Amino acid sequence: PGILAGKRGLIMGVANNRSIAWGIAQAARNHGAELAFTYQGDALKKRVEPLAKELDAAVVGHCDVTDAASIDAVFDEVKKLWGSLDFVVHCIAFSDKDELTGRYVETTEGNFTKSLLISCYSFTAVAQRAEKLMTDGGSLLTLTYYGAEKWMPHYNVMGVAKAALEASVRYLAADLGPKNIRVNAISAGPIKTLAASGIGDFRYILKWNEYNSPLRRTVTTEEVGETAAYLVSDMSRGMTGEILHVDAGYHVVG
Ligand code: 0WD
Repeated sequence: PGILAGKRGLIMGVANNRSIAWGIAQAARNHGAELAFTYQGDALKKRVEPLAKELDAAVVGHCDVTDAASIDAVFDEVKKLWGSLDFVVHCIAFSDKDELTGRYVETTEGNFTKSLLISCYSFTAVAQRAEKLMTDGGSLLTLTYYGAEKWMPHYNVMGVAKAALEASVRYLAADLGPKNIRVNAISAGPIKTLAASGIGDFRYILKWNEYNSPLRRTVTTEEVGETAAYLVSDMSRGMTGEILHVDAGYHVVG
């Protein structure tokens, strides 16, 4: 049996087969997990349903994290389906594309609020619901980026949102630790996904990482997936509040 045999996990943030969430779902399934997916809106439903089927996963409905009722609804579905929950993978972020280029100083209040709500607060909102279903302990995982730690060109308000997300990993870890619910993040190197295509000069950032990371390449969603499988499994049971870099080592250079 795999390291995730007998574990049930909710995967949030599959947009298509390039999504990091999809790489994580595939790895988790390969290691024996039973999965459920959410999707954001009808357009993505058509993409997510066939992908879920490939992994024998349930689809527990539409979830737009700006709508608390839709978060409640998917956790109600999970409760009906399984009664309890072992892990959640949160792969959700958003910022207006027009502000993922140029200067951070131009960020509008509206986009700041929306970016922080979707990219940071939503993980806490998810943790609130997951806590109730993680009766036997559990593992919460989110995705972050090096732009939280250092200035990166064009990452702007998303860097500020990721810094807040990384801080929230630590606060959630302390709050939920007594219930043996662990909270960690993967800081992934740049990967060409739908969300990434909104960031200015993204191809240049990919090339830069290829030339300068210790492994002299970028990482794949499969590689992020394998580390995610480890973090949501009992193999990492002594770890919480951790930000683990899966970035071909770029963080030691940049
Ligand atoms: O280089 C990269 N691709 C990296 C991504 C490097 C390091 C970290 N990350 C992070 C992202 O910031 C994000 O947190 O990984 C996570 C997953 O992103 P992804 O796999 O790169 O991108 P994508 O496949 O586009 O999935 C993100 C999804 C959305 O897709 P689109 O592109 O349609 O916005 O987040 C979801 C949505 O499915 N999402 C939402 N879900 C619920 N409610 C919402 C929302 N309001 N907004 C976006």
